[in-house]
Amino acid sequence: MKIVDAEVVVTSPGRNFVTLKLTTDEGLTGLGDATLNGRELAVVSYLTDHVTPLLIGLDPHRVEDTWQSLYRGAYWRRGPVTMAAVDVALWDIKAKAAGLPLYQLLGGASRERIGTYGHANGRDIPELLDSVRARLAEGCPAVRIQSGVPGLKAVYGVSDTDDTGAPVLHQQARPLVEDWDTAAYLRHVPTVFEAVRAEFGAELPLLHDSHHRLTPVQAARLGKDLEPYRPFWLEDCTPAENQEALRLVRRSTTTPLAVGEVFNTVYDYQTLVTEQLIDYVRSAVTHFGGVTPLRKLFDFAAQYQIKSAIHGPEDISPVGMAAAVHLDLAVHNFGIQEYSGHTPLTDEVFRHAYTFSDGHLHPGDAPGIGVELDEELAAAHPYSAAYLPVNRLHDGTVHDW
Ligand code: CS2
Ligand code: MG
Repeated sequence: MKIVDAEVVVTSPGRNFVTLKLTTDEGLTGLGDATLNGRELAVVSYLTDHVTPLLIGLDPHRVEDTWQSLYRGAYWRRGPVTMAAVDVALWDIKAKAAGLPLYQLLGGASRERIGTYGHANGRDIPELLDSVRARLAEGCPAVRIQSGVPGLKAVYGVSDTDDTGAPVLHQQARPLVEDWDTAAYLRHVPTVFEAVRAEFGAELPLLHDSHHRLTPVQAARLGKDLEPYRPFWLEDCTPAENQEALRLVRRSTTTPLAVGEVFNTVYDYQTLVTEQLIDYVRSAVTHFGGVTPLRKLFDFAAQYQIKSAIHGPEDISPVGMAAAVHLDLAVHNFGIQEYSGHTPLTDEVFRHAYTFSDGHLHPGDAPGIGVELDEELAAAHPYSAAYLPVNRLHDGTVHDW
């Protein structure tokens, strides 16, 4: 078998998605997610101008060799652009050729279904409590809580979903500038946990995403302040490119830590994992080079009792989500799967076999990753430039959003 066609499909059914579609001489097709929120066209060019011409004629069954060739052959390796899409499309083809759902090629099922966490958010605490109720009504076994901060007009993670829970998507043609005040945030988050615990009790697993906005000592402070509320995890508490920063946080608090959605290779995690500075690894197939390297990361992490928690907001496309759910079902050290869902139109463009019910996911048993791309419908929704917001402090200094 050999690859005879490679197509990059850009579509925007509410938000931008980039998908690689490979076709073989036997008529099999494979899909890979290449969505990079706010930098989509960089990946389109990388794939179209530099990668897909090299894929024509290759044997799609040579998944590991193709991954190694693209990683080492790029020379300028690593980063979110160079790691997109191809690997998942090849696994999709390989599993379809075998007539099996992908998880069966990854060792088979290690569990019956996949536990998720949903996004709950509110501009203020009453709105947040209503949003938690909505997630619980969907059966979510765990909930991420993000709220507005008194004195700040808008913050990350709030109004990400409307009152029906549908994702409200960032579609600004230029980055919105939002204001940020770390001290106000650090004062406010413990009161949010206090209110949610008072309303929903001590058992509901609660997660929170600090979204890279704290210094290590501020992250240590927040981790300690949240200990009485037993969070399931505190995510991206401090920019973790400086992996050693997590040493200070780790020795200061027992709050579990999750890191890695912006990481692209195992080397980004090396100190974090070998020194057990974190409890969950967050990378998604879309930004980590696919199923091949992500499975290796999970096996590396398993040696240190660290679990998977694949990144799953709405800017991971249903193609990326499908590959995640197959991995989630198969790996032993599964932790939890983020799932904020997609708009109904997105689910029409990307018809998927995975199901979400009672707060849990299952990949289904369709051959491959189980996603069909409606290219005609995709073409009806062209790309529109969209950027994530940026933060600025009150004195105008730019800050992580
Ligand atoms: C967030 C993401 O879901 C999360 O944990 O960090 O929603 C992140 O803000 C987006 O993926 C950025 O595009
Ligand atoms: Mg995050």
